[in-house]
Amino acid sequence: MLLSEQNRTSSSVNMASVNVLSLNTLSDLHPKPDTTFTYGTAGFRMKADLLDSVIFRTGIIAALRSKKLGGKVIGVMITASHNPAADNGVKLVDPMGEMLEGSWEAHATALSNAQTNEQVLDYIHVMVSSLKIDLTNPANVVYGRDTRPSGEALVSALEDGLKVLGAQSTDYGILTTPQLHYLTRCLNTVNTPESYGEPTVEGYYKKLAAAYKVLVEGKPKLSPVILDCANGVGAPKFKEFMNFLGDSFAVKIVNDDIENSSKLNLNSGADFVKTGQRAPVGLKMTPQDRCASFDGDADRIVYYYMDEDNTFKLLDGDKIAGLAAMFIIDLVKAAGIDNISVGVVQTAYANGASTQYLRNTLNVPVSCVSTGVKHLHHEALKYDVGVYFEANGHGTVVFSPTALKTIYSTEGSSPAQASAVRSLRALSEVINQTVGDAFSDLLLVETILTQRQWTPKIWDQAYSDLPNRLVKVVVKERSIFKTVDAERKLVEPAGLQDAIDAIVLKFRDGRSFVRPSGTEDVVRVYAEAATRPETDELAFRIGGLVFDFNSNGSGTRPREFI
Ligand code: G16
Repeated sequence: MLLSEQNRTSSSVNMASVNVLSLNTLSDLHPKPDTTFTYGTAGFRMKADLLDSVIFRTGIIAALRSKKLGGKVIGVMITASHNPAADNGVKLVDPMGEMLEGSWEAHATALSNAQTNEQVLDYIHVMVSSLKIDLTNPANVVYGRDTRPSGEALVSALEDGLKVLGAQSTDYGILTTPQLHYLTRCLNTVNTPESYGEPTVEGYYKKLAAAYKVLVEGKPKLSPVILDCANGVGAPKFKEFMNFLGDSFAVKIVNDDIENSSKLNLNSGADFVKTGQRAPVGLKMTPQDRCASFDGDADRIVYYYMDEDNTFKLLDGDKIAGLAAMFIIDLVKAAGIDNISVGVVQTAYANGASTQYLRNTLNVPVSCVSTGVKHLHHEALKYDVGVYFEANGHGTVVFSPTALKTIYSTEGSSPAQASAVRSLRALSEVINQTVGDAFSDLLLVETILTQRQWTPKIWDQAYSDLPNRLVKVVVKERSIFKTVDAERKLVEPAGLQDAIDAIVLKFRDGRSFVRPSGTEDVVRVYAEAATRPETDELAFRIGGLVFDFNSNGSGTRPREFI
């Protein structure tokens, strides 16, 4: 979008502090390739070698966002999370540690697609004028990156972008994504009644470890959890964390090779385990083991175990949500508190059996929203205690200020009630309330299993998942796929949803939907049905349909597609 004459005039006074010469010089160092960018499910994400200009301009957006919010600290995380090693990406973190406000995503997209330096300057004018940004405000930005080798150069591009508007910034180096979210919130709340903690990585470790120790105090320790770190940043960071957890936590870490970057997320990690419904390479399971996988930036976790008959059993984000909701409801009751209600937020990927369990057994309200933590987090804030998890293992629990006030003002009128109150308080500390956090979720699950002395098999007995399958379809142009109804229905391309519905009708307990990914260049197909063979057939039929539709399929048609 180009600046209208009116915008140019009305913002001219404000624009005094954009140094055009410096913008041009710096922007020339980061030329835009012939690619169209979109701020997707979790920011910009694609092949790392296409991202230089995008990250430079993200620096400008971060500075503008901070100035708009009167100098509040904005976070920038350079990561491509679960994607292959050759990809990278960037996402922005708002002051309370939440994802960038939705309306700013369009600005980030527009600025990243400006063709020339003049158009970049024009779009800055548009933002300053339409959003009434006072450029004389300070700008404060903090940033970090995961272990991808491309991260270092992209950090330089970001730093150049930050210079354009003279932002003050701090480089926190290599971090997990949730650590950056934590730091952002701490920096913005330090010395206020909402203080979230010490704004350092050590402060993060201390806060979580102290709360975990309260939660498991006096309980017999479980066997070590076998932890697959996807050869990503979770490995060195969890080892650091162990210095604070000490004897309270037993773990055996596998897939911790961050030196060989090509191994990142390769046949390992939460996404591989969830999608493939099998154990990662490098992890040998016996029926006694309790295993978990992080993803590449440690914001997702899934659990799994092997049954006595050597069947692989997955305990995904839905199972974690059910476990957490059940535990919190019981604790609230045990504390004698009757004015805190719990709600759960899921996406269309949630297994139908998990939704039934939450609604009919736990009797909790369940909302369904579009994919993306930003949507779930927002919805979860509507509950006193909002548990949100995507089936892929991304999620957390948010306590409303009212719920926290109640928990901290209740003492309990018996030793049992006092103990439940203590646990609730510690739980609100061990849980990272800014965003889904694999470290924090690991401690949450381990807390519950330790307090109950449960094996993963006992946890799994809450309900039986309907067989389900996720399929990726490579298409020529994923943007032609448009959805409504929390992504459960396609409205474009015309006719495709009717064709999907006609196939689904033929399957017992059949359910399937199709949506474009916001992080990978694919369309995702989800299917569930009464049995495994029926589920696979349904998924591969719909996969084939999407591939063939309007000749959009790209490359070779996968053999399994029907
Ligand atoms: C990101 C988002 C998640 C989302 C996932 C997949 O996760 O934060 O909310 O579920 O992408 O999204 P899509 O299906 O649109 O590709 P991560 O862990 O990759 O940052």
